[in-house]
Amino acid sequence: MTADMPLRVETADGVCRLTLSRPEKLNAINAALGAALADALDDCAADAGIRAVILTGAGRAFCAGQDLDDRDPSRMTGPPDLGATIEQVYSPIVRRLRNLEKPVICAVNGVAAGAGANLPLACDIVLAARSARFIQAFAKIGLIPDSGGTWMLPKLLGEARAKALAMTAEPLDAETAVQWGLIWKAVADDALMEEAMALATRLAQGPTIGLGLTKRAIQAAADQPFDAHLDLERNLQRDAGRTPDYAEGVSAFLEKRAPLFRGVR
Ligand code: LHQ
Repeated sequence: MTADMPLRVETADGVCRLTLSRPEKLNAINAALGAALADALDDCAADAGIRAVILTGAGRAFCAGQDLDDRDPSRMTGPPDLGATIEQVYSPIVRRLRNLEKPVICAVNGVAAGAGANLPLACDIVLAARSARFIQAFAKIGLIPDSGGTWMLPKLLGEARAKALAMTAEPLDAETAVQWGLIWKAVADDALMEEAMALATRLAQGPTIGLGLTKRAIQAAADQPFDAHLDLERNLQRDAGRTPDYAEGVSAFLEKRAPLFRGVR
């Protein structure tokens, strides 16, 4: 990996840390960064040794969304097809984050704007530095919140707060984001990475298959009625009950010792 790579990938102790690394542009996403992130998430899915993922940003920002330097209208011949950008860059990342059946922790280390404010919402557990701000910046440039924003915001916050954040583009501070249920925790700036690593390391020692099925079940809840969901829970619990980690968990409980989960089928 060379110094000018837009994404830093570091794996240790079952945790893969992905760091958006264009700090001079507040980690704004260009085609190279988008592709690198999608590829890295594929690698995380394929590697059984990776049992938890952290997404964070280098420098003072988490991510300022789309790199607008690539979008100067004066250098374009006609109106752009932003749908193509969504299809090629953003939706593939969001789908991978949601479909990855391993815990994904987002450590929002600073300002998160535009698509950069919504990528954390596609992760499973979001920790933010107290100084971080979430900005649905899209309205400032005539766009709609993308990267799943118009789905996640009303789901997490309700329509009233979702619409106000999206239409005003006012920043939301990390503590309020916690109070409103947008994210899990706000932590002191200088403790963020340590806390995120501790959480990821703990989860990487967990029953990975069961955690992945838990993620699938919770996400599926939005798509189906309660009765159908009970059937899904039955099926996934059947699957979880056949994992060696279930047997290990119960044995460890009965033997009054800590379980040693291996995270495999
Ligand atoms: C940037 C950016 C940036 C380039 C800061 N690009 N350089 C999907 C489909 C296709 C197209 C369109 O978009 C999308 C999804 C989206 O994400 S749309 C939303 C795009 N993002 C934004 O509108 C946010 C733009 N940035 C900002 O509003 C501010 O920079 C924030 C509030 C994030 C931070 O403000 P400050 O802390 O005051 O920092 P700054 O504005 O001074 O930025 C520092 C540098 O980073 C600066 O460069 P410079 O050379 O002057 O130091 C900025 O130009 C650069 N930068 N965001 N998105």
